[in-house]
Amino acid sequence: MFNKLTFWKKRAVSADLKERINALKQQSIPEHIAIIMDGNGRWAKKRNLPRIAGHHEGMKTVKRITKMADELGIKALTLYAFSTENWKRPKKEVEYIMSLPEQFLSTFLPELIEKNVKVTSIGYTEQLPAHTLRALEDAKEKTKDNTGLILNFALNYGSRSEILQAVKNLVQDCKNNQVDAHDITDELFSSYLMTEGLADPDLLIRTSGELRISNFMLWQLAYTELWFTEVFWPDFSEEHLVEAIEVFQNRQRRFGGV
Ligand code: V07
Repeated sequence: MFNKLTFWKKRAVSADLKERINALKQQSIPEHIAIIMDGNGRWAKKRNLPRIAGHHEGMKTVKRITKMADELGIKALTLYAFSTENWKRPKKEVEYIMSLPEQFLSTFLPELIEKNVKVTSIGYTEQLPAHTLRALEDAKEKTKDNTGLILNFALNYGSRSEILQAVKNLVQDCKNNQVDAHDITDELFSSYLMTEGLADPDLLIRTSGELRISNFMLWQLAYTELWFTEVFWPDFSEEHLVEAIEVFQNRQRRFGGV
């Protein structure tokens, strides 16, 4: 009896979700969504599980949300997977996190290829362990000509250092007379960032109740809509993504009305 009820409840929810998705598609879908995937450790703690269990569950959420983003026709999804600050965590935890790209790709890369998804990255990836970098580069290489969803992982990424590096390169190009300082515009500066060629995010999602940007895409988020949820990343569902986009569309509508 209980099982039957859960079954029907689930079916009802999913029919409702389908309707909400159809409604979403009648309006403009954000082209680029960026997500700070926070709360994996807290999710585990709440369940008396080791932190790495939270990271593993978080990786499964990445798969679900990637599929959903693709189905919604989102053009780019940037996921903050590892910050330059995250090296300060216990060595064992960092080691486990660095196995996640391989775990993810060993099962999911064929599907990404079939779905025409293009894997890209931002961040100081050359500092990742060799085995992690190899898996990432292999996925990027095998999907480089794909024209569907851009699945962009921020790995060993920090925005201030990205901006400083851009400034240094720009100064160097000015000194070499390749750039005239008078020609430095928003667009030119953007082209020196790691997100070169990628549109700025339309929507930023941060899970787990923290209300900060935490050194993530500081330049690129200048005009981005921000949406925060208390939900821990491993619990973040297709419905939460749909809810975030609904809020985004409501804000666009109000803005358009002025
Ligand atoms: C990581 C799982 C998600 C929550 C945040 C922390 C842990 C997927 C990847 C990944 C990266 C590159 C790639 C394919 C998958 C990943 C790290 C951490 C470092 F090509 N999840 N995930 N990478 N977490």
